[in-house]
Parts: sequence; C-alpha cells; structure tokens
Amino acid sequence: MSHNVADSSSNDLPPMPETLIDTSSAHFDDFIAAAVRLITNTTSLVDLQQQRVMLTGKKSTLTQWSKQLGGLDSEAKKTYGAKLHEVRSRLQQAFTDQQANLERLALDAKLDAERIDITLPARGNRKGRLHPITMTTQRMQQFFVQAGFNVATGPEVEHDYYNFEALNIPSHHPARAMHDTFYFDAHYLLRTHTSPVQIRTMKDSEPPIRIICPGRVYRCDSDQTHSPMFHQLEGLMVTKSSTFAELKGLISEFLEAFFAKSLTVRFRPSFFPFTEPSAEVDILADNGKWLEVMGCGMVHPQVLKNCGIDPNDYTGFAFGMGIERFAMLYYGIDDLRLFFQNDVRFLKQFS
Ligand code: 2U9
Repeated sequence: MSHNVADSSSNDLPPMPETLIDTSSAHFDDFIAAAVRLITNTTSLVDLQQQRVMLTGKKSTLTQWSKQLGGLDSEAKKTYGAKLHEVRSRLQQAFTDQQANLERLALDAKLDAERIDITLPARGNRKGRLHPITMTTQRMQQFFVQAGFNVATGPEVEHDYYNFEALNIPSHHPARAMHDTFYFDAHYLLRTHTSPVQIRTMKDSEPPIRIICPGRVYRCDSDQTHSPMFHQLEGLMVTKSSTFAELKGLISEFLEAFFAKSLTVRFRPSFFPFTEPSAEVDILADNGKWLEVMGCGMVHPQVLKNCGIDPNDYTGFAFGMGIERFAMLYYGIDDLRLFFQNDVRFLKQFS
C-alpha cells in the first residue's frame, strides 16, 4: 500500500488499517475524532491549509481508502462508501468552522492592534483668543451701545460719491490726495474712512439717527505709525436738537469709560470738510503732554442736504477715531505693525 502522509507525520492520528475492508466503525470514529482535534488545534490559516492537504489531499489515508472502493463488492461498496462520505463531510465541516474561527481571531487581533483612544486630547489644542483690535473695538462699542447707539456696517469697496463727494470732498479737494486712496478705476476705491456708512444710513433712514460704524479702512501709507489697512470707529447722531455741548459731554464720558479713569479732555478747533465747526480731541497724559486721540464736529449742513435731511429741521454731530491708536494707548504698545504681524507671542499676551 502507498505511503500515508498523515500517519507518518503526526502522532495525533490513530494508527489506521491501510486496507479499507479491515477498517471497523470504531476505527472510523477514532479517526474522525483525532482529525477534528488536529483541525481545531491549528492556530493559523497556513497550518489549516497544510492539515487540509494532509487529511483530505491526494496522498491522505482518506483518498487511499476512497480509491479502494472500486475493488469492493456492491454491498461493501455501499457500506464503506457511506462511511467515507461521512468522514469526508465531518472533516469538511471542521475545516469550515476552524477557518471562520481563525479569520475572526485575526480580525479581533487587527482591531485590537489598531485601536485608537478617541478620548485622548488632540495635539495642539491651544485655545484661541480675540485679537487685541477686536477686543478694543468691543470695548468702544460697549460704551456707545449702552448709550443708545446702533452698530452699522457697510462695504469696504466704495464708490467715490459715498467716500468723498457726499462728504463735501470734491474731486480737486486736497483731502482726496491727503487720503492716499487705493483706486480700482475712475470711481471705485477702498474706503478711506467709515464715513460712507453714515452717508448710506442717512440716505436710507429717517432721523433720529444714533449709529456707530466700526470697520476696516485703507490708505496708501505705511510706516511705524501708519498701516495701509487700519480700523476706525466713527459715530453719528442726528436729531432735531443735537448740540456741540452734547457732543463734548458724550466724548468726555466715552474717554473716561474707555480708559477707566477721570481725564482732562480738551477740544481744540480744527477743520474737516464734513463737519463745521470741527475739533480735535486731546487728553492730558501723565507726563503733562496733550495726546490727540480723535476728531469730531457738527455735521456740515451741506452733508445733511446731500443725504436728504433738511439742515433747518435737524442738526447732527459726528466723531471719528482710529482703533489701533486706542489699542496702543490702552495696552501700552509702541509699534502699530505688531497688530498685523500675527506673531502668537505678541497676540497671546492679551485677554
Ligand atoms: C458723516 C459726517 C461726519 C466723522 C469724523 C473725524 C472727525 C476724525 C479721524 C480720527 C483718526 C480719522 O482714523 S483717523 O485718522 N477722524 O477726526 N471723523 S469727524 O465725521 C463724519 C462722518 C460721517 C456723514
């Protein structure tokens, strides 16, 4: 009889008769039990495949037996044929089950190895904070909002009518050159102040008007005290009885609230095309010097007219300030450019 691979390479299978006719029912049962144990004990898919070849392949005892069926009489062929079929299907079932087991174990191991702890905090979860210019804007707004002003905004790309013409600054006026305007074409430009927002508000609504207009403005200018983009907060009040005295009171209250201390405030006569009379506002610093902080004035009657408001019925006052200037004074910063370099070592100092 041919050499039997399974019997020679494993001690686990019981010694089996090589001749089918010598094999009893008990032999078959022992064989099945031992073979199933071998299959169930495999620990890898490679081992399982080796067992499959050894137990059911061409050189296996089972195949040797099957080949002998042809030489048996029909009665014995029937009995042993059924028995071999049972052996083969029991082993097949054991292989299928073990394959599923090993695949599941492999998947579990993979999932275990690749497990991610989603409760771990992410790297670089440093908290952001508001930019000092934003905080300064909010501090300014806080005062005016509680004084009854609404916050108004408008486009940064403006028509020269709203930015200059309506504000009493005709095309040949030196103030246009003074403003160092960024032009897109003959008429469109980057607004040089937030005043066009007040123009639009007066055109679109009826007095009484109380608004503040914070926002970005642009002037072609750059050095230690000038940035081509900076921020302004302007204000406008138009009623039947607004006065310069009221303006002085409001501005003084604002400055003392913003700097959180009592101040000596001075209104120094000045000139703006859009206000008459006009004033620059100075505060007395600790070193005894006057610091210019903002400008203001009564809205020029022509500007009211340009916006469809009759200067015989209404008066208005307006004021304007640079937010960077207030932020520098409030936080004690001496170089304007620090606000725009976005160096976190600078930015993280403000809270
Ligand atoms: C309308 C009418 C009047 C706004 C005003 C100033 C005075 C002023 C400067 C402060 C520092 C600009 O950022 S800065 O360079 N502004 O001095 N602004 S009165 O007057 C207006 C605005 C709109 C319709």
